[in-house]
Amino acid sequence: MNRFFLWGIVLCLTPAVFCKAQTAPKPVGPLPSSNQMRWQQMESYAFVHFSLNTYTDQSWGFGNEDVKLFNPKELDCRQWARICKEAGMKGIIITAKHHCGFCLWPSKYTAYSVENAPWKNGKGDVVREMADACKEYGLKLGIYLSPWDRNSADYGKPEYITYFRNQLTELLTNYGSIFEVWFDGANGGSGYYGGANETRTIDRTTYYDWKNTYALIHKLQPDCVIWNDGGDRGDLRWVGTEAGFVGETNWSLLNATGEVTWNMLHYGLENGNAWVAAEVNTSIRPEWFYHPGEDGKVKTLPQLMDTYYHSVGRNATLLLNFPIMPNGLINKRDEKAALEFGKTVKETFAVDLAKMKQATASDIRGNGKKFGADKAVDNNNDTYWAPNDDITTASLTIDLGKPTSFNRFLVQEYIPLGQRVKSFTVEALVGGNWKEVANATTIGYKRILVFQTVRATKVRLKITGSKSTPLISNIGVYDAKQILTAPAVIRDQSGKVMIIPADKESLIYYTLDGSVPTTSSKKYAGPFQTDGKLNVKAIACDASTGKSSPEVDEKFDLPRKDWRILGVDEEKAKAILDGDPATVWHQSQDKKMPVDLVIDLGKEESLVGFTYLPDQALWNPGIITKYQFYVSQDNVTWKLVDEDEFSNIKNNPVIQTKKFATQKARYIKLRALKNTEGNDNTGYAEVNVITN
Ligand code: FUL
Repeated sequence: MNRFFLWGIVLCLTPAVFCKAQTAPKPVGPLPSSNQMRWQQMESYAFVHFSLNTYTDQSWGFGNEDVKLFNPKELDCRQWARICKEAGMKGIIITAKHHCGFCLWPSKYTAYSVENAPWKNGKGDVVREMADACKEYGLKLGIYLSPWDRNSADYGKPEYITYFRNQLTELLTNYGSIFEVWFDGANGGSGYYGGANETRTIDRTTYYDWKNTYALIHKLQPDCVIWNDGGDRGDLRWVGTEAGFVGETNWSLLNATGEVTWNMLHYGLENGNAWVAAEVNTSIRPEWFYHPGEDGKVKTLPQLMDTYYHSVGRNATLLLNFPIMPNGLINKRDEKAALEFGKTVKETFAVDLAKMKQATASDIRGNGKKFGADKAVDNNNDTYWAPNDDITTASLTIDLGKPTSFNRFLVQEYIPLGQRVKSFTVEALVGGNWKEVANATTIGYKRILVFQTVRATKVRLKITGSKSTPLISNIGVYDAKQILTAPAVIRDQSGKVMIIPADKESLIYYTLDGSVPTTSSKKYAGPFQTDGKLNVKAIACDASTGKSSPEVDEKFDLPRKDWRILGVDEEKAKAILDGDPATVWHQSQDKKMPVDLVIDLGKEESLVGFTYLPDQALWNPGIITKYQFYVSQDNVTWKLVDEDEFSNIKNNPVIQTKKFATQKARYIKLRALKNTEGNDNTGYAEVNVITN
């Protein structure tokens, strides 16, 4: 018998098994495009927010800000690129044009650009400098171009669409390869609009004619992905919040057409018919643009790591924003935080305790080698473990070889063939018994689970539900160093200060004189009474290692013990003054706006501004978007001292700070003119004043 004949017999006898052992499982659509795959593998990249509102301390420019304000004397895009590169990011998206309409490049189509600014005598081009710096540092470049333009006289008319596309063409033609375009859906209606100073409404679903704009992008930049929150489905989706997290369940799917609800944005859609992956966008400070008042509010290492685990660790990418200062640089504090963050991510995932360890599985496709359990720990994302077709529950066990401590579990699906896994658990073999250490729902491109350190000899991934056969391309097991979290500081209405650690074991040290707290500072022994203006800085320390958390820096203005909220149920309304951002009071008056909040400060004060913290619960109603602020000496005659919008408060409900010229007054009135729902519900977590 010759060899070929023998092989023939073998093949005929076991055709199904043989084929299965060699051929890949069938895809389960929708599938990611090659652009979406490339983008997902970038994992984290930066945003830079820089425009005329950098010079006016605003969140959104109105469109009438003077171009002459733009003069970043020390502008250095290489500094931005260096920081992002060192922080492990793979690209930078620049706000080429924000809502105010000011262009960071010399656009042929408007005078409202760097060309008419004093910076470099009008010869400068920030987008060019950014593109050059990205090239030098091996980063990709992305473009934010706001569809809403509060400067353009044509906004709202068909002519504006031509203008918008002309600008897009400039940006996608003259600056090399662009990896992502970002079309913000925000639109507050009112604007300068070439001097009209009016409110213009557009129909988000039809006005921009996205279909033809997308065709233009595909023609000019075929490798570019599209983020769009305002209209037709792009390649990527917003996650419904700017606070830095996507849902614990996160499908990279949506429906190609039809309504998109908040839940769909946040969790994706298990049976969606289009691949629209999630991007978590958040700022390293509360706001997107630079505000000097937020210098003490840069996200700490624990906050940034949480953001990482809740974005990259939940099958999304992380788009982390750096506000650029008026001088054209990233602030040193943001730089320090970003570099610490990048270093910690690198260190945490440097040693994979599962790599090349012995792995076995409950089921293997065709019982062959090509899809064996070892493919999940072979350090190659192009190979994967696959059970047989139609197996939707299965397990894979990794023998760590010896008792090993770990507290992070990373797992990846082979998504070129679709996202499949619906639920899974992670178990550790401790003292001969299997113990569940974590469980979760979806996996997708990458899932990282965080749990308390466990010491075990084996670790087991149990897929407990899947849309189809699960395909696992990678598993990693890590032992992350503990990071101490900064405590929270609250001052209640009576002036009592409470410093609250994130865990029970830490010791707290604090200062009240603005100096940096150390373990030699005063030890916190419980709430203490204060009076007057106050700056509390505090750290949490691990008593056994002596290590300390980042510092928390809270400034408090007047004590509020004699304040009264007038004309309402004061007992309930007091939530506004209790210093606790988690408590809130809502009111509505006569079912129509305006709705007033009147506070008696107890005595005359010298006021220069106020702050408003809206309801902090996710997507709670009653967030004020437009307001007037009045002061009075006698609660009879009122003087209007400020009228404005709280820009972007819906997407980013952080504390709003408004300043005005000094006013002597005993009574204040915050009048809500408009809220997020168009009704008269107004919610307040905190209201405070700023004094001279
Ligand atoms: C929001 C905008 O309104 C903010 O100003 C910021 O640009 C953020 C990234 O998107 O919707």
